[in-house]
Amino acid sequence: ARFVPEVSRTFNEFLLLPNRTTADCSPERVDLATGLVRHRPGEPSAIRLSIPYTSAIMQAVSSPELAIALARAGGLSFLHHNQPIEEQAAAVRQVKNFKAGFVVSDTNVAPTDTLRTLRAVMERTGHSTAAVTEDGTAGGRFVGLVTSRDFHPERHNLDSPVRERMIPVESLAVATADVTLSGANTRLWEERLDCLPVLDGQGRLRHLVFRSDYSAHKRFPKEVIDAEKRLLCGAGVNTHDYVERIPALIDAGADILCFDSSDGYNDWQGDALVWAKKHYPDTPIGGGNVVDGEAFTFLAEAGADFVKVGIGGGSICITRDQKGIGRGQASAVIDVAEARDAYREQTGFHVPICSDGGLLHDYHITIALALGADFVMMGRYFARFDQAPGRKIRMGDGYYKEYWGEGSSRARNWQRYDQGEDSLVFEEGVDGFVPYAGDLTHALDLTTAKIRATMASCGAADLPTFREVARLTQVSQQSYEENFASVMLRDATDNS
Ligand code: MZP
Repeated sequence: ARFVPEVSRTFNEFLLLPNRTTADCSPERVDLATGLVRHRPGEPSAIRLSIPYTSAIMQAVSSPELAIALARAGGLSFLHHNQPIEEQAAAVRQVKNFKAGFVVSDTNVAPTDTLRTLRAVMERTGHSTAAVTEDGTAGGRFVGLVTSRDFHPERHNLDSPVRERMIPVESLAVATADVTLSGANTRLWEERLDCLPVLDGQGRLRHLVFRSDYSAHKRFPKEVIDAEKRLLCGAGVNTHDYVERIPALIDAGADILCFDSSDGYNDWQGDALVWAKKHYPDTPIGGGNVVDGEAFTFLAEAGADFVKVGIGGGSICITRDQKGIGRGQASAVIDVAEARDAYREQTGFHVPICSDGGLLHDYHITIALALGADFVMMGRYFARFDQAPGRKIRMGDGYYKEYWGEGSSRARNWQRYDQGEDSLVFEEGVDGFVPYAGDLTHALDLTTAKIRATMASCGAADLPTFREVARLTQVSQQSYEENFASVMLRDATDNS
C-alpha cells in the first residue's frame, strides 16, 4: 500500500484569519459570482452564477420548485436522475418554462419586507415575482418588484398594505425612493438601472434589455430578469443510460449536466464524458465525485467541464462506515484545488471544482471557498426548506423535513453506486429528518450575508481574490470549543 502523508481533515478543523480590510471592501461590495464551467482564465465562463451554491442531485432535494427558487436567487439546481428519463425531462421543462415577468413597483421598503411581499404575492396568486435591488443582491437597496405582466394586485385580493406598496403593472413604472422611472423616460432607466426599456406600440413596457456584460456590474442576477430569458437549470445523469438520457435532457432545455456517481474515478465515467463531449460539445457537463488530484486530472482530461469533490462527507452518507472509502472534505478540496491549478498552468483552462457535501454550518461554505472550491453543492442545507420535496413533519415541539440519501434503500439509486446492475446490495446512505427552516430565500440571504462579511474581513471582494489571499489556521479540539458561547443562554434560563 501507498500512504498519503497528510491526515484527512475536515472543515471544523480550520478558521480564517482576518486580513487588512480596505475601505472599498465592505460586505455589500463583495461579489460572489463564480464561473461554473471550463474556461480560459480572464475569459468569462459560459455559465456563471451570482451566488456559488448548487443543490444536490438528490430526490429529497432538487425538485423543480427548489430549482426555480434557487435559480431565481442566483444559484443552480441539478435535477436528480433517480427517475425515468421522461419525468426528469418534464421537470427540466417545468423550470425552463417558468416565467419571471415584468415590472411592478415598490418604494422605501426594507429588503425583508419586500421578500415577504413577494412571497405573499406568489402564494396567493401563483404569479412569479422577483425583487429588484440596486446591486442585484437580495440584501441590496430595493428599487422595485418584477412580476408577471398580467398581474393585477387588486384582482388578486391582496391585503391592503401589500396592495398599497405596489403600483399596478399597467402604470409600467418602477418607483424608487427618490425618483420615478417611467417607460417614457428612458434616460433615467438607463442611468438608474443601467438597462433599456423596450416598449410596445402603446408605450407599455415589454422588457428590459441589459448590456451583454451586465453581470459584471454586480447588479441583478441575470437569470432573474430579461423577459425572454429563462431560468438556468442543471440535471444529473448516470453512466448507465446516458446515451438516451442526455439527448432527452438537452431537448428539454437543460443548460448544464453532471455525471453523478459516489466515485467517479473509473473507466465508465471517463468513457461517458468522452462520448458526451463528442456528441454534445455545446452542453457543459461535469463529473465526479473525486477526492484527490489524480482523479480530478483523469476526469478533466476526459472532458469534464467541472469536477465535484467529496466522498463520504455527506450528512446522510455512511459510505466510509460501510466501505472504508473517502477522505476528510477539507483535505480533498485542498488536494483537488492544487491539481486544478496545475491543470490550468499546463493547459490554459480553468476547470472549476465543486465542494459537495458535509457543509454543516454556513461558515463551512466560506472555508470550502477559501480552500479552493469554485462553488459548493449542498443537500441537507436545501432539504430543510419549503421548496424541497420531503414532507414537513411535526415532532415534539418542532417541525422537521424528511431527508434521505441516494444510497439509502428508500432512494435505491443503484446507478450512483457501483454495487452491480439494477440493485443496491447494501445501503450507503440513511433516511432521516432535518430541522424545518421555512422559505429558501430568507435563509439563503442570511447565509450569503455571513459569507460576504467574512470575505470582507479577509480583504477579498471576489472569490478568485479570496482563494488567493485567504489565510487559514488549523484549530485544536480545545480551540474548536471556543467557537461556541460558554455561558448559559437566556433561552435556557427562561425555559427552566
Ligand atoms: P450534504 O449536503 O447533505 O452533507 O451532502 C449532500 C451530498 O451527499 C450529495 O450531493 C451527494 O454527493 C452525497 N450523497 C447523496 N446521497 C448519499 C448517500 O446516500 C450521499 N450516501 O453521500
